[in-house]
Amino acid sequence: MEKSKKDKKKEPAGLSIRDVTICDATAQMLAKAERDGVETAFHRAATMKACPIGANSACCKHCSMGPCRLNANDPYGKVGVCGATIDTIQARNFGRMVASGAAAHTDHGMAMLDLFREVVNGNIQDYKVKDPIKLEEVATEMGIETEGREVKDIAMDLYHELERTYVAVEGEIPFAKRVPEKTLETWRKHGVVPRGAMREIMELMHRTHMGVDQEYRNITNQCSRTALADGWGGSMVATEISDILYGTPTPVRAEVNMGCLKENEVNIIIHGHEPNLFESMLDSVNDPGLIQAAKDAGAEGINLVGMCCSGAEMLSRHGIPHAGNFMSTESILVTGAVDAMGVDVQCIKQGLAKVADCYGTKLFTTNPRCHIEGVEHIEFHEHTPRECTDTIVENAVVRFKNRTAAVEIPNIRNMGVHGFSHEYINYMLGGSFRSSYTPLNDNIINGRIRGVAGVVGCTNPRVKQDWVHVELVKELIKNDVLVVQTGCSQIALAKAGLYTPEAAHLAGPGLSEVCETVGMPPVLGLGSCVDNSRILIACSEMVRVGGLGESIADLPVAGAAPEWMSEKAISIGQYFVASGVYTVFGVTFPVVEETKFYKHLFGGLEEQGFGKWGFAKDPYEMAKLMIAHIDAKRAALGLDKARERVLMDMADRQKLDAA
Ligand code: NFS
Ligand code: SF4
Repeated sequence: MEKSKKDKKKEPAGLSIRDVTICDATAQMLAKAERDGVETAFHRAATMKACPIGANSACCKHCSMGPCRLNANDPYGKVGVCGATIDTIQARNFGRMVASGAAAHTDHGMAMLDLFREVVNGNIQDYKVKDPIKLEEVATEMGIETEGREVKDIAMDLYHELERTYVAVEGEIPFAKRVPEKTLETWRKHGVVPRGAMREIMELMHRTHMGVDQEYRNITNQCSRTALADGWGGSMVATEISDILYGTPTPVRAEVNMGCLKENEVNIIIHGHEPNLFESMLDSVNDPGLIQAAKDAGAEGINLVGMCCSGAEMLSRHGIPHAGNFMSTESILVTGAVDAMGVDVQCIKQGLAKVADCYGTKLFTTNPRCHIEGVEHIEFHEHTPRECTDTIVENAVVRFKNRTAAVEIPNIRNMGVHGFSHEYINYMLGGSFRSSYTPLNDNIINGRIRGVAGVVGCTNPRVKQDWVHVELVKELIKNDVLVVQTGCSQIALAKAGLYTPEAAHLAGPGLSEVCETVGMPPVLGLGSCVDNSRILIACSEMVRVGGLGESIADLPVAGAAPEWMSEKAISIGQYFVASGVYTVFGVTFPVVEETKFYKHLFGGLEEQGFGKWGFAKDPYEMAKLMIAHIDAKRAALGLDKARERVLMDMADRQKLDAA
């Protein structure tokens, strides 16, 4: 047995490429990778069978009396050495995923806040407050006096207030002020209003240690509290501070897909999650000296392209082209056209190092939190950011000059409209004089829009890349459900061409009417994964405007992460659920079905006034679950009478405007 295992060389099996992705550019590059003998995560996923016990979350390695494995087919047949039941083990594992995911978002948000402080007190000169209006708005919301005060003073007060998001040892996080009263009441009743994120993550790690919390519902409460410290805390601060420093997104036409690379230019990709690195790189590639250096090396210019989440932010804020989502980060290097790739934190595959090596791409880590063995590290310091980004450009120029790899760039680009912030949606729907969500609520109430769905999250080589995202979103809009998106999911749909106003013809009659009247696509991209906080704010606003119930749990809305893979996704899912949203995940769910813990997540939480989890692999099944939930909420609100099909003509529009 053992011998044959050893003999079996792990040759990357020839993939059936059409079965692993619907992204044509990625498919073209996977075929090239195979010709070049290069392995990617797609190949490794095909040969690495997912561990079934781990997939069910039926094992525990929290102490050295174990690791203990329980049997998913007979979950109550045995317990761990310490006596831990399947429900305890699963809840603890789930809790640690929430803790890790929340830590990723909140550490990122806290770094943004550190940067903000240093910019405000003048220690950092390379960035400035670009959106003082948003600064004042957020400050006012937080109860800070703005009348007649210097921007700097308002900003410092805001810094001190928002710092509590992370460090408060008691009380409630600042953005709890944005939560609808009735939702907040539910949280208070169950003791899950977050204090500072550090405290919540620490307590969750403590409680999931061997021999501490062994009541799955009690553990779940701390999962909610920690996840809420992410969504309404760390992530929300990251979004707001990024807007204040770099500008609040407004719609911008921009291109996605690998065809954004340019054969005759120095191509630089920034891949990761921190806008700081990317913003400074934008300065570097516009530096006349560096542009000249590129020209001296024979290039026509320098071409900056994004990937993953910081890419999605730059796409939203500045219309910087975006080359692809998480499952395309290795394949894009196979083009041979990438002269340098700079990465910071999160979703950076270690496998990139080997692929970069094969094609002579210069790969650089930049963040002290993320080094990769064998990869050159050029540390990014916010006080002197250009030192890092200029060096990356210089290296890219050298690599361009000495390109030896054959270059093959898939000739695919998709134009679309990106950059829909909460603020812009307000303006777009209500007009400049009367910014408001009232028209959205009205259109939901009259049935032209059936409800709103957030479709977000990763891509995952365990499912056909982009396919579940695209089919799910198409199905939702066909049924008059307005879709808002972030992260890798947004890029999947942008590649599928749904980010154009013309895509409105794919929507049902009611939604397409609204899209045509307002001139918006049926799918709205809000940015990176931390920008899921924009969806929370939009939900609050829908409640505040009225007519759709008193809490987020009353709204005809649903969420999905159809191709999720990261612990961050679990934290996001849990904060949506705890906020009152029905949230459906695909791929796999880390739980044994029909256990008490499973029933709690998928039903019990809803009975307590929260939202609940759902699961489906198939996009059509997923859409059905979400639409059924939206319809049930409409019925509960008394909106279930046949949805009007009246054409929204000018007269209707004027009536709305006059309202
Ligand atoms: Ni979100 Fe962004 Fe993408 Fe998933 Fe990773 S890039 S933070 S975790 S894979 S959507
Ligand atoms: Fe096993 Fe309990 Fe230790 Fe977990 S904590 S490894 S279930 S003995």
